[in-house]
Amino acid sequence: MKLLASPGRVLSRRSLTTGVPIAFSKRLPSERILCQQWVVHQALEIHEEAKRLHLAHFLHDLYEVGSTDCHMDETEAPALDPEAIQAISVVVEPEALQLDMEKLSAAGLHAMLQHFMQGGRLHTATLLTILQEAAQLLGEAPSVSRVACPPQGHVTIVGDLHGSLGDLMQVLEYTGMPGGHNVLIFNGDFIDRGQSGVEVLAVLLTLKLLYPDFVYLNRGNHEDSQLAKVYDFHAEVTRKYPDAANAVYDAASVVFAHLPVCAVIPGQAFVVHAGLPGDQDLTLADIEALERTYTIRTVCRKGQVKGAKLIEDLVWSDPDPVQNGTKRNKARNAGCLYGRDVVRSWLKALDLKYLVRSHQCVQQGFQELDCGEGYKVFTVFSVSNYPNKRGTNRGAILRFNGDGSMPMVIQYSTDEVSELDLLRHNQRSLSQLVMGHKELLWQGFKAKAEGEPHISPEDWVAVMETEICAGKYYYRPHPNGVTLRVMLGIRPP
Ligand SMILES: [Mn+2]
Repeated sequence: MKLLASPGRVLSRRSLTTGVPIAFSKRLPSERILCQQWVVHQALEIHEEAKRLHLAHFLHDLYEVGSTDCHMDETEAPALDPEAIQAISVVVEPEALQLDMEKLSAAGLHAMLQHFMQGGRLHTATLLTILQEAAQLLGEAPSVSRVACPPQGHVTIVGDLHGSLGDLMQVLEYTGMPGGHNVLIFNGDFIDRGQSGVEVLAVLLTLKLLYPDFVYLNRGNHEDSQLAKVYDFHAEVTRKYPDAANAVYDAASVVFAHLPVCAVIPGQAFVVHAGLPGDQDLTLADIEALERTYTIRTVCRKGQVKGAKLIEDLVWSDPDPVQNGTKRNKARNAGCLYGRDVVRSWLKALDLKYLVRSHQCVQQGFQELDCGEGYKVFTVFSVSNYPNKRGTNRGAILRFNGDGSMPMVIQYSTDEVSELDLLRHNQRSLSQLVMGHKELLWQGFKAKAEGEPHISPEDWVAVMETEICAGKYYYRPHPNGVTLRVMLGIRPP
């Protein structure tokens, strides 16, 4: 089946063995400035996620105070009554696309993609049926998917999509429809941040329903009913389905809770959204034994629950290129940081070579971390020009071939890179962050200054680090010291 022509272009395909430099069609404004800005952008993004996570925890605590049921379980979301689904239909949405779910076909999916690309919406009844059927199918699947690479074919891993329909179209245009020689793993974070979380989720679940043996979905940290409520997905559902928002959101929450958490490509790769367990005594058998219906709130309140902490680590962690071992992921306030030695021993035990994860936006859409002895971590991120077309990054996917050769990276962009929108975006986010913490920062600076009008750059960094986390990334203070008020435009509160 030929997909719709999408506006994007595949920029480069390269085998990782060749080391051929990536040929871009257009020179970027300044690679050096962009690299600096990407470091800032990543730090800001992690900070924002941590803030939303904090809000999610708070709202849940609030809920718990007012509720006698302190064991809210996502799987207990209201069962969806087919008759009620039909009742929602006809009257409300004459323009929306309704599919015959009894005879779901590739043609139906094609119609859906076409409809979405023209800005159309899915009929509530169709959407609810997709969510319900997918939840059932996913619920029957094991927590760890075994994905054999077809001898004559390939397995392609798609990273974060974050509601970007254009990038999903670009990926499907390149890979073609799933089938015996063409297996796809979508590695979490389908929703939030982008405009089309509902549509991306609907397409991925329909792919899973149509090609269950050739499509695999891993849970990301955003596939969480608590987090999605304080990010964009809940608002998106409410805006697009005002008459059935609760039903749609509840049904999507059940899907999230039932998503498998990782995949193994035998002899090749361990594929997971973010990382490895912080407790190094845990093994794949512990993941296989997971009851995977935890939300981030369960994790927060029941940190002692082994399974809850394990799933948090799998969907929130980051690799640590510098230090060995595992430690708390302070910047995210969730998951862990895992060193290269941890990666080596995990892969060695499973007779695998690569850890493929997503979760972090990287400028080239792909990043490689050498862990020694031939073991590697690959980060794959599939939204180009993120977030919301302000950035200047490539999207990428990673393909493993059945012949056991090194995987291949495919990079693309769905828009022309024009100017340094990223710089402006960072400046805006940064000033919001600083001004949002100005009282705390002021107190911190004042304590360090001890009555003097200046503080040392080291003290400045220390305060920024303590109060807004990873402050050292944000500014490089002047070596001769900084005047407090001029520096941040902060006046004493
Ligand atoms: Mn993520």
